[in-house]
Amino acid sequence: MAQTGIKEINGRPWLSVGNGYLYRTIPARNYHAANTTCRAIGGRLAVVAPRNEHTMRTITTHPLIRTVSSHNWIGLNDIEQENTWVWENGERLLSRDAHWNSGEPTNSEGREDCVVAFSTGGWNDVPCDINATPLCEMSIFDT
Ligand SMILES: [Ca+2]
Ligand SMILES: [Ca+2]
Repeated sequence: MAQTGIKEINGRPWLSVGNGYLYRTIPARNYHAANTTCRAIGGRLAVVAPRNEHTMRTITTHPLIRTVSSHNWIGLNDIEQENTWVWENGERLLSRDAHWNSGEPTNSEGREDCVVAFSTGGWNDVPCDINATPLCEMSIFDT
């Protein structure tokens, strides 16, 4: 099992789970602002799918990450083309990596193009303009 720990960067705690990335949340905002802010602090919205599922649960249930809302923006959207899901690292979502909650994605009212991940690990597509707590990640090679 991966060793978890806290690493201080610029005075702020990031969660280390031994997978080459560090994680932290920032105050709730819309997807675009979440993306901009994660990049401004040296990371990006978390690209979670290629990661081990157990590792993701370790991240989302850790006290440093877990939030009252219990769900976080991750770096996945279909803004460019409906139902073509692209990660913030530019890679397409592979179906074997998808963790949609039952019945999702719904694209309700034709305007759900961004994704939140719940602490259970499941995903929902939601409107990009709602406020949610962003999960930022940073490669350990960028620290
Ligand atoms: Ca959509
Ligand atoms: Ca949805």
